[in-house]
Amino acid sequence: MSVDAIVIGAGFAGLYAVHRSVQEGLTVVGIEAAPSVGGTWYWNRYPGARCDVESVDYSYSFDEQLQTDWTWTERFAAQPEILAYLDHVADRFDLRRHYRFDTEVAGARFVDGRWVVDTSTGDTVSGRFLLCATGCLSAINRPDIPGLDGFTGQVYYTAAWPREDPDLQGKRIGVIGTGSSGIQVVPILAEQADSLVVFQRSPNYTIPMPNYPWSDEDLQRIREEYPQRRKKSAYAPAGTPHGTYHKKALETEAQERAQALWARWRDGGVLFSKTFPDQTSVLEANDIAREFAEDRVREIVKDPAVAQDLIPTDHPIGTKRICTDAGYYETFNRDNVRLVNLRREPIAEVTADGVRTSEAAYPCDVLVFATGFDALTGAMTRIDPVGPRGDRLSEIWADGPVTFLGLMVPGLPNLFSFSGPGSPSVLANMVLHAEVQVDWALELMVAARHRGLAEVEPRHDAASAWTAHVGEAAARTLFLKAQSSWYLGANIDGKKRVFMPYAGGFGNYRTKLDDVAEQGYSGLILTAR
Ligand code: NA7
Repeated sequence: MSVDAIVIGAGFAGLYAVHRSVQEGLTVVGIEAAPSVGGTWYWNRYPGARCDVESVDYSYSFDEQLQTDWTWTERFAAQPEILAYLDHVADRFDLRRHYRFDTEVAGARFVDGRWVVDTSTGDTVSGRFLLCATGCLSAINRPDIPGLDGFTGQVYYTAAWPREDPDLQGKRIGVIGTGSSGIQVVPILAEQADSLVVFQRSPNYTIPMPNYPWSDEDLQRIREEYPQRRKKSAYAPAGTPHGTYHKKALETEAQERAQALWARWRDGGVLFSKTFPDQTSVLEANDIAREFAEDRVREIVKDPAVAQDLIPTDHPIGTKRICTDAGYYETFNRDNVRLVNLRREPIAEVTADGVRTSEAAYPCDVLVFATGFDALTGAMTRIDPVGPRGDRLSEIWADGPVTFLGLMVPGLPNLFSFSGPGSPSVLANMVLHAEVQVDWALELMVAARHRGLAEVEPRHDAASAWTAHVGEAAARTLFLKAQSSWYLGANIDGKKRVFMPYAGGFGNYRTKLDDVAEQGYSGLILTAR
């Protein structure tokens, strides 16, 4: 099969890429490993999975009518509702017919001006452009723990949760991993389990998420304000309408600071990590917010030793992905829940009936791995596209990801990678981010058609300059103080430690994309047909 555009993935970015391709009159085929649409929201269907960005922002903005017709029920949408939304979008814009589901990409190479993509079904698809909407948190990290194969109980991964929810009532459950997924699933499993052991390698900061159903009045107001809300988000630092307190922490006196922090704490969620404008760049400012959050942990968790173990010691607040929760700290006050600090007693092995650390054996009927992802690069390097001169992505990125604008890679013409390294990605509202990146790629593809271009590819010096800029943007923040973060690839053995997302802000990123397009795609090699 031969088309203009091949889209890999049917999540937010992939569906929009297919839709935009069709709108531009291009022939398109989508390839998706799952049996249906949804991307990350298809796979991550563990109990408690919920988005940490407000539903009315974490949704497409490209179609006014879609925005008006769809009604979000809650402030922070749970996975089933987000999946229902993506199902609705796929049907509404008739996108499913372009997809091959249950199909994995086995490899991709650029031959004679076209991307040739091999699939798990044995078919090969060729396309002029390859749009990789493969997700930044989709390549699952499955730790290789000795003895796991011999475990006789049930094993689940939060990132590949069964479609039929398993009955875990009355079981002895062990959860490994305390990132966002672990922190979301733990309170729910605690209610079902006979006993729950939480195996924590690194504690994370988590902020309660005061969720509530939108009232009719809320929805009415949101509908009326939507144009303003979207306008405010369009060039905002994180792609949402929310900002920081109007004064820096270090220029605000203590009582007022505490009031601002309480307001953010009660409002809940990820925004706490940006209460003050200097909090993400000045350590003393960050300390103020960090100490406030730590006091809350000590207030909630009754056992002071457990509270201490739950408080991170290796990074400023917000420099690893901050988590949001519904009763996580309270869970450790339950009689049937135990925290195991793997820094003190590392896992030695999984035995037939549980987990054995250096200190003790913990019998488990069920093991739940919430161990995260080979984030930002993993999905792409697992495909490992090969360019016309034999350049391989895994080699191009061996010393850290090199991109032009977080969208294109030197040596790989006519390829776009969405939501990945070199773009704001996980630091921004991923849905608006997907729209912006896909629009930019589609506009370039359309320009290529009009101008009779066979190939578009970033120059090496332009990609190096952008990659250096990504590094400089990170260096201006406190992010690099969190050396154990997946933002730097630290969770994957052998992965080069480089801060991967663009920390310069969504709005600035977008302005840069606009400028490059307006300048006739400076930084790209445009090869005529
Ligand atoms: P994360 O945030 O990467 O969390 C994974 C957790 O699993 C984290 O606590 C890890 O500890 C832990 N982990 C990973 N490997 C192991 C092994 N081998 N042994 C013990 N513990 C381990 O993934 P999530 O799915 O929770 O969240 C990812 C993003 O999805 C989230 O930020 C949201 O944006 C949505 P570590 O910190 O590496 O020491």
